[in-house]
Amino acid sequence: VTLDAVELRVLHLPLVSPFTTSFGTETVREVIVVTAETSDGRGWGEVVTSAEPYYSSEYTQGAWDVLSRFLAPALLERRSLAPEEVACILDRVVGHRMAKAGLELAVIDAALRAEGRSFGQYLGAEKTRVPSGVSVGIQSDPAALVDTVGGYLDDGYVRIKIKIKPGRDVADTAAVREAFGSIPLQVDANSAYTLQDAGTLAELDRFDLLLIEQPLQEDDLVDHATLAKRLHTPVCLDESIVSDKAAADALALGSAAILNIKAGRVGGYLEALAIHDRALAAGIPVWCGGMLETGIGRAANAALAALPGFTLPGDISASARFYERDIVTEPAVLEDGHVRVPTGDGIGVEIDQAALEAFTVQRERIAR
Ligand code: OSB
Ligand code: MG
Repeated sequence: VTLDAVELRVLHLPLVSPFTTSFGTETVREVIVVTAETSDGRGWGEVVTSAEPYYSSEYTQGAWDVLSRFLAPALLERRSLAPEEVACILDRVVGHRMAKAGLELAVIDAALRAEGRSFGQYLGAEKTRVPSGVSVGIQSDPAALVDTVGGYLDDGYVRIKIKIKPGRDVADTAAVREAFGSIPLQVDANSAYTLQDAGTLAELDRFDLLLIEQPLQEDDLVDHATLAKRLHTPVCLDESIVSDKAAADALALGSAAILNIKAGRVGGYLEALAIHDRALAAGIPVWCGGMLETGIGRAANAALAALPGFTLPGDISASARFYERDIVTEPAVLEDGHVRVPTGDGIGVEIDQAALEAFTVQRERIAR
């Protein structure tokens, strides 16, 4: 494509209910939407940073700064480029993977729309729909958690993930297990524990969980390997898997038996594809994580999750699980516990321009 300009917007999307994890509570999703303006039309991407650097070191205004001063100018310097060249061009900038991922997706989307090809086809998707799991935030108490989970099961979600933190782990998990029997259930600690807590985490073994996600810190690959030997529950890594190289290291060390793949966290969908391919070759199950995406990232995630190695249900819920109003004209819906993989050109969803404008709180256009 020939890139003429990159437009950045910060959006504030109100959540239908507060989302609480071990690192905090969100009531509004702050997100950066990227538009790639090319000679053949526009493409859309989403930067999955949060307003605060609590899940990862990246955050909205940091991503905004690096996008507007370094990443977008580096791409615009090239007269024309292929989507597969984006990561290499941006490689000079260290880190900032979520920012890079959003920009890369916008370029891929523009190129595929111009070509008349879907993102699923581009990635090698083999399914027309993907099973939908739901990530449930920490509630006021275990009884409230049971209520909330019951609602999602009624909606048809095929797998439940509950957030845990010290003091809100064993009792919460026990309550859900007792209330709903042998449903597919997993827990996500978002780095809230240390190796000292191995005893508490081992108490979760009796609940026959699919996995425990990211119990320790992002850079604790060796400690995760140590912990994994003490637990029967399979350890899955999220925050630690910042790249294909990190994935290779984690697998070599025995730090994880399962991987959560998030394109934003690893620097883009092509890096995510490389991790998928590595895991598939190694016989390691993967699933597609979520970052409260708008319809843009949600559509792209559905395509990614349709690859053959994604053998566990992902955090790809219906748009309505988080938002009353999305920024695409056909938000993802739950059908028989699944979300459809879009088949239209590019990411396969159209932007609702009125909604986009209504949620925009900051805007900048970087031109050649
Ligand atoms: O750890 O998977 C996580 C949301 C924001 C940041 C981190 C995580 C999450 C979720 C939500 O669990 C997943 C979703 O988008 O449904
Ligand atoms: Mg997680």
